Amino acid sequence: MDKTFESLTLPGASLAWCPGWLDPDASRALFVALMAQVPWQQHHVRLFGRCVAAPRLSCWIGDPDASYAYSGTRFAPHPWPDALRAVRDAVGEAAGVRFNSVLANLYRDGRDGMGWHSDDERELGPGPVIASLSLGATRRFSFKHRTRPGVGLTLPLPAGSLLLMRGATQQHYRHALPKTARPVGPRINLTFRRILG
Ligand SMILES: O=C(O)CCC(=O)C(=O)O
Repeated sequence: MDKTFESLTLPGASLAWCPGWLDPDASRALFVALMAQVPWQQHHVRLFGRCVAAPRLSCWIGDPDASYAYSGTRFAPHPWPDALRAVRDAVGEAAGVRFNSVLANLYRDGRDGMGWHSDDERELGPGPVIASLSLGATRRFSFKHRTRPGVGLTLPLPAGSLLLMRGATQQHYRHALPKTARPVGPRINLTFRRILG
């Protein structure tokens, strides 16, 4: 498999991606293992002051001290499933970061998605490196600049692809995984993060 990263051009962002970072067999095996080993949970998000079920299943996984707050809720980490330890280390090596946590999301079909947001929580520190590994069905992923209308990027994230978001990406851009009316199978996404102590 070609594990070369290419940089994606987006003003003020630092993005590197490798469409075939995991080969198809490894990516399928990891998908199957994570479906079985991750305790998928229904999280809730605050939307216009109301608490609603997030359109996806999720699990916050990490070292014991890597607790994380997002959408108004603090999550204690679930311990690393066996299937994730080696991949965490390999992704960390590719990104040059010792990741201590990951947000796992399961999009069951096209009705699941994630709205516009930035991964800019205080515990990630300034200019965090976020490594996003996709498994299962290909979905489109979009960036839009926070203040410059029309500046953005949409790319398909196929199974086995690894996208690195670095530098000022979170400061200048929001990202989203739009819902789709197209028939699509399930997709798992893992966003590896380093929570600062
Ligand atoms: O599923 C994806 O590709 C996006 C996940 C995401 O935006 C996040 O975990 O912050």
